[in-house]
Amino acid sequence: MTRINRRHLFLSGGAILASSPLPAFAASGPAPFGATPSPRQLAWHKRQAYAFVHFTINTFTDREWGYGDESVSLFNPSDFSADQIVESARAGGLKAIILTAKHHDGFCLWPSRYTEHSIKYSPYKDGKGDIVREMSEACRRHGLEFGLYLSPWDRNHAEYGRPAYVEYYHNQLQELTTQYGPLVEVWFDGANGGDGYYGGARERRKIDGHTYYQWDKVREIVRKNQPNAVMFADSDMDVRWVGNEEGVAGDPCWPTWDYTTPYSLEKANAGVRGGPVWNPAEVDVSIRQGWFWHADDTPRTPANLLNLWFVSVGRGANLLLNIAPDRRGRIPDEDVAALKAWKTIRDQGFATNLAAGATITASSDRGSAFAPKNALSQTATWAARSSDRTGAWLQLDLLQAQTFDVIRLSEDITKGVRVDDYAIEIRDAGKWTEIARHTAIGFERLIRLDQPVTTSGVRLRILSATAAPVIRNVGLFRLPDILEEPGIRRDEKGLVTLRSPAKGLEIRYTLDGSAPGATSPLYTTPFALLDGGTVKAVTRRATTGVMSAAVSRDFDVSPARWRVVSTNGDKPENLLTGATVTGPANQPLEVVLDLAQPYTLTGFTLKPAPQDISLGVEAVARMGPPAGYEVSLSPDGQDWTPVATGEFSNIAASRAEQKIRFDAPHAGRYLRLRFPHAVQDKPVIMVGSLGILTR
Ligand code: FUL
Repeated sequence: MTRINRRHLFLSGGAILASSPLPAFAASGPAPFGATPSPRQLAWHKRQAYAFVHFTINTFTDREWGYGDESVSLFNPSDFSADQIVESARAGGLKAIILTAKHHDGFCLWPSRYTEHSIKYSPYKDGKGDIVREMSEACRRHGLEFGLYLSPWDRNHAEYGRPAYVEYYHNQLQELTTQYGPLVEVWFDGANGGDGYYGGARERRKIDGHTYYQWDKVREIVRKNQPNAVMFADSDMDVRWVGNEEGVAGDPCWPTWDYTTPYSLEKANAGVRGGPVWNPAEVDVSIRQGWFWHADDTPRTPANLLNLWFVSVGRGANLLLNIAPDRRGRIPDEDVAALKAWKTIRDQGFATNLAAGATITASSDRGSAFAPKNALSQTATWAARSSDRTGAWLQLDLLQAQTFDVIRLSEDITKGVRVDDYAIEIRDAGKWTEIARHTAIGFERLIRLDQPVTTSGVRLRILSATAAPVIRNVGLFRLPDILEEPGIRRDEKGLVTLRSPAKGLEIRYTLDGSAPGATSPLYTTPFALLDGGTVKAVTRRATTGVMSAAVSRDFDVSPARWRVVSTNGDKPENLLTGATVTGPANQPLEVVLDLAQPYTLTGFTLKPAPQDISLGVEAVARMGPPAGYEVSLSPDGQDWTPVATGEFSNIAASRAEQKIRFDAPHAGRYLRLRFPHAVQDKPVIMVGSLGILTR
């Protein structure tokens, strides 16, 4: 069976985890249909959104993946505050924290008995500190639940790849699941780049992610010590990966899964309708570009976070939003401000269900315990009669006309996933008009309309369902007028396009670094920015003067004037356009570029090519982004000076642009890039766009 995966972590025994049905919601009523969540999965669904906290030595070395040879003396937060971190998460309305107890570099944030590569040997609190304890206690103090991430891949441990490491890993899991109180989630990251320090061996080590870590033993430890914790892994645990780190669940995103068909990222994103196993998706994404804190990174805006909410929680998945403490050991003020503003928007938007008090009628009525009116209660459900499957409908006659732009639906998932396709209709001058059509409801479905609508009649019309619908809740809401910032893009010719996220908005922008506002130039057509610069822009509703947050993008020199001197890639012309280029099988990919004039380079960028699933699962499984790079520069294309070698951290999972800074600036006009091999030992290397850094 072929599976393409970022992490190559597949655990055996998925079938064992097939969830057992919960007791029925009420004594009578419809029997559950298909897979249903286990009690711990149901509790997980109710959590909806919680924080990831990435913090370790990487915070101090400016890296995303530590190599494992970092000195423990580097870990020394100057003003660590677990309370501040937990309060920041709470300010965003996040219900729990999952802390990286150990990331891939192997440094432990707790004083593990089994290694000296831990906080115990760091200067933090003279070796008396225990960040896992501080965080677990702060979570309890502030009413948040707590979970832990323990990286299976350990680039520090000398025995990694051999049986002794697996014993070490199990021992650490035992420590973490017994010493820090109740855990609600344990996170198993499948990322593995191969090479590492490994006690000084500095080599590549290959393991079989299916078998090496002895997942049955891992499960046994967690289930025994933390019976209420769900386990996250790419596949084959309680909760699955959503297939990307961009924060977007599939539409639809089924919470059910089937182990008999091949794995693909698309399948992870969409789930499997009718799959026999309950295995819902968790959307892991960072509030900044990186998972760890970096000085030059900035947080998402509240409007962007709101959008994330709709494409994750609003599709029935859970949102795991990463926040990253800085070198003080605190969440930066601007991130906290974004989290607070995000929560305020949600609180305002979802405070009043505009459907409250409506008269509800439906295509069928089983009587009080499952009557249509229950769809407006928080505790009971409307269950259609079993004969009332396709064609079922639920109609709301509002007390008065209301204006709304969000429709919230939810199924009683203890009865399984039942509804497939449905339409939302509103009554307009006595006539019903369809305003939205979707597939899948699940635990929660948020339908966000482009424009608010005003009506006193709303109808949910089920177009197809696999079992008679059981609807827990229907809601109508009006979001505050929060404008999303414009998109900023520069093409291969160096032309910048600003894109409005919605109709009817104007875009104002600046190129001089100043804050854009009502009197800044109005964007009308794309403009050239060949030598780079900073574009700042806002969207604005001219009628009300409401403006979005400002978005800012720094561009370096554009590839518009460059030339490909040579390459062994398949489509040389694509190297300058950002389209996909693949190298010959089992060989390094090489590229020589003429930058048209000498520059002083401070680094380069590479954006991984997207996976093109139309090539077929087998072909895509053979291709991957490069794991590392070798860079040389030349004044004339003849005499070359090597300037950098290294790895791209986390390039298999994240398709974000990789920014590589050289140790020192280097001058040159010709740039040679050599990519020795692809991630996860895939035979074919593929790259997307390349860029240079001169600032
Ligand atoms: C990835 C890791 O490699 C990243 O560093 C990060 O921890 C992310 C959540 O998962 O696979």
